[in-house]
Amino acid sequence: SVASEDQKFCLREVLDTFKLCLSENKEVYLQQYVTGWRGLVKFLNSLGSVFGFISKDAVNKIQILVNHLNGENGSQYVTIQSMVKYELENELVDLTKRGSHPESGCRTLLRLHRALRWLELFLERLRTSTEDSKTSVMCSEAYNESLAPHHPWVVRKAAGMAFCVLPGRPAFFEVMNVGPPEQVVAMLGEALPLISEVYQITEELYAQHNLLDLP
Ligand code: 1PW
Repeated sequence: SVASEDQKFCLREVLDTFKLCLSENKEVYLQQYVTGWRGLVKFLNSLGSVFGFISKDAVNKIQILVNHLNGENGSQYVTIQSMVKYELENELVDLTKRGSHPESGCRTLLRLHRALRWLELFLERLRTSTEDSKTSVMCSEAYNESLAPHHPWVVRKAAGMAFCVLPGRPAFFEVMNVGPPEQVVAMLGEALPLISEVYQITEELYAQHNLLDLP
């Protein structure tokens, strides 16, 4: 039916929302960033229930950012740049140890930012993979290079177990719902530079303000 077609997940649409994140002067719109993440969570959920524990934390983090966006100071949260400026100037960020601001926009977004690096590395491996490549290996390599150093042992362990039951490359391409493998590869080739740019801009902003290790 038309309705079920509408709801059908398509990774291209999700990756396209990251295109809308960037303003003309290369600031990152928080609303669009959150929308992009909502799509990624749908994608994760379509990979199977083992990814539930992973998407659940992402959902919590997305909700925290939505609350900031819809809050009385929402106008300060239009871009990641304005958020950082506002929260730092008003001392709304725990800088060295957890304290009275466990849900600052800055520390919350940092977690999603690190996870976006995982996605970028994983999709890049997927793009350049061959028919007999293993998604579980690509996924855990990407994880080890990005998120793993920030996670406690128990989370690393659970993530490793989830990776092991990832669908194989053909099923994975199917879930992405983009078309035949050549089209998936082409789509990834277009989308990845955009995700990479959003990641780099955020990374540089956080580095400038010494925010890359927020507790
Ligand atoms: C297949 C493509 C994968 C794209 C992925 C991403 C979502 C990654 C989320 C990993 C979450 C694992 C479980 C939660 C751990 C949290 O402790 C951790 N959160 C994240 C997003 O890394 C840190 O947040 P916290 O505990 O400091 O609030």
